[in-house]
Amino acid sequence: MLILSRFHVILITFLFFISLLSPLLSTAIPINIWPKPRFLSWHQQKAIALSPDFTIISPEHQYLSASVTRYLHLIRSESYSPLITGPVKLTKGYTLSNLVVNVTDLSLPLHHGVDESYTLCIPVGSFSAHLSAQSVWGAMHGLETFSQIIWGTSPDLCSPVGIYIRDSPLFGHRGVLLDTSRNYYGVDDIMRTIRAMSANKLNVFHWHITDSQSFPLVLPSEPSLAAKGSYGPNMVYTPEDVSKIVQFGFEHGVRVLPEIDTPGHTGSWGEAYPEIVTCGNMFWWPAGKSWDERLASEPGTGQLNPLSPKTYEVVKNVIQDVAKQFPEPFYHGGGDEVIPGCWKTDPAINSFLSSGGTLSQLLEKYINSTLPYILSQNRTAVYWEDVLLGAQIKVDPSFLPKEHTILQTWNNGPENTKRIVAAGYRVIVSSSEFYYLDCGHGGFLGNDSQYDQRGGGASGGSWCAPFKTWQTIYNYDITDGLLDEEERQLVLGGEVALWSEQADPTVLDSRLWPRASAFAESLWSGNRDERGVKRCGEAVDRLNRWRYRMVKRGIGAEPIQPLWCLRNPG
Ligand code: CP6
Repeated sequence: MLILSRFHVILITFLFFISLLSPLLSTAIPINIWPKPRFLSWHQQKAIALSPDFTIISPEHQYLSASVTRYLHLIRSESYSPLITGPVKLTKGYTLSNLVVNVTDLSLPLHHGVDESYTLCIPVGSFSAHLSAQSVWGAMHGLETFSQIIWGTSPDLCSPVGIYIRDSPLFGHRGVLLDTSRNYYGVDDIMRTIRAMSANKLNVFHWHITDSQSFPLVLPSEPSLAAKGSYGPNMVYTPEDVSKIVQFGFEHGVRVLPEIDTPGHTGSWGEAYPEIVTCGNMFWWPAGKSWDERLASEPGTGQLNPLSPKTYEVVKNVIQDVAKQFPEPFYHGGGDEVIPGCWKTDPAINSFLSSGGTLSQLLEKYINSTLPYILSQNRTAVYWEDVLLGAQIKVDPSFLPKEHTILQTWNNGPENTKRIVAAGYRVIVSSSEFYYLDCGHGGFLGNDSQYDQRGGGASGGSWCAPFKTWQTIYNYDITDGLLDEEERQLVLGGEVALWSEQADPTVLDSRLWPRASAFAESLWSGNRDERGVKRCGEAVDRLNRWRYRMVKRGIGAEPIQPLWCLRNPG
């Protein structure tokens, strides 16, 4: 048996009180908010009980009201541990009756660059908490933060008091790309993803709807594309499905940005219109041919034929229908991985080339003809970086008006970002070496035969390896290498991408979360502490707790630590 001397008792008592004080002494309070707010103060660590009939008072608004109802329900049904791991002084005698929401301009639309800031203040001795924002979208972020600082189990809920939070994002474009062509996802999977995005303060769902493997989007002017090019009548998105997803996005402050990838990645269009697609359904890497002689970027990739008038008739209908279904002001036109070998399988293209025409001229003709369809719908065009930086096929910058075109990187992160902004274009950063989430732990197939990569493409093969850890994602600075402020201004933000050669609904949540959460914090409030040091170490426990919270909210986020760590904090 251990016998303690009087000295030890005094020492242990002393250390005990120091340990109680230490959270007050440390400058960084370990708050359980994800993503971490830009500014938070809560000096006295006081708390009060939430009134049993606590309510949220907010202006009437189609989307904000839906969000308020959701958060009231969430706050009442969620059971959670305190905001901090240290001691909290519970004040008795009164309770918190309501949260009053103020929005300066209820009409600000959910567009890129809208003010998403908010302040949340819960004064000591007040019955009301106060949330103010410029836009309803900022107010939604504030509601999410509020839901994260309430703890306890209903009806015994507590709120911190004397707390002040001022918050706003570092970058306006914080997106998740989901590819619904290689494998199909249900409307519920997409809505669950949007719900999780909004909890992480992510605001752009980049929907890579179509590709070579399937065309699941039902378009009224071109019904045969989905009828013949989808995986089946139950694996399509009808206009009603799209409208449901778009509305759900608005209710969660998430823009739904459609991508119809052209002229490459269009094999599935060939089911309805074989005459406008080159190299559809061909093996991409015939035996004995070298990498550079490959026919396509993936098996049966297919490319729209820029010399066929029918191509433009179909593309125009597609763009007009998509613009009708998606109110989002950005339209993603694709433009990635246009491969010489695929176009060269077509006799008309070959005679164009042998009479002095170039492959880049073919892409220029395609962009020059189809960009006006996008712009005439009052949309800003987004294209993959390839259209400007392609090694073999690219267009002259004069074909891409800077005020109407945004480019999205995916290769050589820092270097290509720099090249794009140096050319004067706005950029969305989705570097594959940091932000591609598609590679599963078994993503390495080898590349010694055509059969290994059948139906696979780059992210089905070895290129996507290695698996990107949450730390890799968290620590990446998307403005790395950009020295002056003018260049940085052109970086709209970033996206993590889930390509679906090796993903479908069974792994959707665990591939995305919590790694997309790491990305979300990095783009919302950065990845460094007050001293400018990378804060991965501080983030790990917070991310772990956030992951458990997402799981309780029905998101199958993958574990990052053993349960032991949650029970033994610090
Ligand atoms: N599909 C399309 C893909 C990829 C791209 N576009 C891709 C390329 C390389 C990797 C992962 C995905 N599968 N349409 C590139 C933008 Cl590693």
